[in-house]
Amino acid sequence: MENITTEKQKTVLSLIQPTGTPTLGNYLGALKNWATMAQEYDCIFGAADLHSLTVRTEPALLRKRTLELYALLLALDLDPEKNIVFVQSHVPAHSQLAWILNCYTQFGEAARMTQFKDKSQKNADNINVGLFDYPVLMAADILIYQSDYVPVGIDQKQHLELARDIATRFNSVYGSVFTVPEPFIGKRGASIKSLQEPEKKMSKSDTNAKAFILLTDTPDVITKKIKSAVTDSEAKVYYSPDKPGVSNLMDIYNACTGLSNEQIEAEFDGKGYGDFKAAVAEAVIEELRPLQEKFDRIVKEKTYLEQTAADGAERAARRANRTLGKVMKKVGLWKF
Ligand code: ATP
Ligand code: LTN
Repeated sequence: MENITTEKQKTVLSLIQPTGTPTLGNYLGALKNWATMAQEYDCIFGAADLHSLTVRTEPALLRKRTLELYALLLALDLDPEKNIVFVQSHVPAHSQLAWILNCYTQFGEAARMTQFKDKSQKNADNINVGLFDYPVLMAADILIYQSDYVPVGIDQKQHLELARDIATRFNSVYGSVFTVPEPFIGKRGASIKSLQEPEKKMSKSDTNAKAFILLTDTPDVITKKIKSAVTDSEAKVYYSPDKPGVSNLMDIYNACTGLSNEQIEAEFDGKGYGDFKAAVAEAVIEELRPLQEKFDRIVKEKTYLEQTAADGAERAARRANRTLGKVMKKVGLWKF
């Protein structure tokens, strides 16, 4: 983080899908970094509603989730006047560029994406072409703004690599059209695990509600979920691959308090998991409190949300269309 915070005016872009209420994993892996970067960089953040169409959702629910996610992004203090906060489907240029990039992506490359393989298994009755094409639309999201950095959790690293490969290939044919983006993956919090199966990532689409903490969970619910988190029988707090449950709680505690492993181990030396879990719960509650208070206020302000989204879409479209126009000319589409 230090070395990049000294550079100014780099473009940062990231999106999150409105597939459900974001979890503590989404927050510590991605959103918290967005909030920090929003103060320093030229940032573009948004809700990837087109990506979420790859999983069937009731239309009214998708609309509600998109609006709530948008309110949550504003509650992160992303400063929508300085930065751009928008909804992906409001900027048609993303889909237009995605089609062109499809023709510069090999079937084999897309078929290698592990998220496609995982999601195909989970949605065996709806393995649609959108699910396969998902990373190409994501590449379009990134490349259309000439993004330098893309803050994401570790699970998106492979998609970022594909976006870099597509950009490099396109540039090698047509000259330097796209900035080749760098992933920005935080040291801790990049992969927060399920509270029930700490070998798996915490996911908002998990069927077991005890596995995740939602950003809207009340202090009571947060405390209960952390108390029932799976640990082990050793009753000693230290970081180790043999202790995935405890190590995950330490990652969460570190991401909320900034305390190192050694400091955490010293704090709970001679104490049991009860004290440790209570402290983790408290740290999470305090971390989320300002965000929750602001979200509760903003989500009710429909006119403000609509105006801000319209403004974000207009400013995003202006920038996106510049790249799209250039790409159209390069590939030989009739543009005047
Ligand atoms: P779904 O459960 O619907 O597949 P998701 O929870 O993975 O979705 P996304 O919208 O796909 O959420 O991801 C938004 C951002 O959160 C991405 O940058 C992703 O890398 C990050 N992220 C998701 N889950 C975690 C996690 N458990 N730990 C850290 N970061 C995460
Ligand atoms: N696929 C991403 C969401 C996403 C995204 C993006 C992230 C869509 N477009 C562009 C970064 C940049 C995910 O987190 N699952």
